[in-house]
Amino acid sequence: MLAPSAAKATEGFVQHQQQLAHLDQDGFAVVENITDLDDLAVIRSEIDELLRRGHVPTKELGERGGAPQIIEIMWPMKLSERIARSCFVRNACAVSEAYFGHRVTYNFDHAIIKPAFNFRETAWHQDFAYSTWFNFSARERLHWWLPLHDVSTDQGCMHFVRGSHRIGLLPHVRVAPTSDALKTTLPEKADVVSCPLKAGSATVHTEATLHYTGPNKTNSPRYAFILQFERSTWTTGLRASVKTLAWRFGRGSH
Ligand SMILES: O=C(O)CCC(=O)C(=O)O
Repeated sequence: MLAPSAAKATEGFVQHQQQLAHLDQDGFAVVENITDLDDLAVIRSEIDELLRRGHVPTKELGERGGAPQIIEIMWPMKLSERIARSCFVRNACAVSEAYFGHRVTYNFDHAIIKPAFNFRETAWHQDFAYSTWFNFSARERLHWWLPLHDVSTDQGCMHFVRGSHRIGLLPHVRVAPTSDALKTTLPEKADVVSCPLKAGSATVHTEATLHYTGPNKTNSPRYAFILQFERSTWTTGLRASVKTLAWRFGRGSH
């Protein structure tokens, strides 16, 4: 269980709630100053430490064969107590609960790193194309995407298709035979919005929203920490327990 945010009653908390007002209409929102630079530094140093450890399971969202293109670390919160206790995690939980007006359950977290000059996009996709388990009840999820530094379009910031959370699940295929990622086709006349961010700010989207990040064309690696909360129902606790068990036995899933 996550501790409630100390920031709950502050002016910042009220602003974060207001920034989520666009979410229902657009399928995504930008939430400014959801955390601070010290907190980002902690999360980044923990992710770097996980990358240094040889046995942490990673996936490749680009293509295997040469240098890593897009590195994904599954469940960093289960591997790092300091990330799990971070200000960002507590604030995102509190703002998600305020948005739903209901308790939320932590569903999944991952980190995605694009090395400098990776020249590899994270293809257009909807997150629920990855969720193949326990799809027997309606779900309401918020997916938080937190870059661990300022992020520009050239470094691989988030892009969303406005209103795409209402179009339903599109057909997805694997990005390439050696990739762990899925992709779909960008619909014609899609209203694409690019979301460069200042360090400490995040985007939030639903699991149905079509999104993409561009290649990293800069000489600095791009780090993002991604966290999913789900409106609690009778199935969410069960699903979370099964996922934790699966993770322990090395079969991580979204
Ligand atoms: O960080 C990225 O490159 C992609 C993130 C993403 O697609 C996601 O969080 O679902």
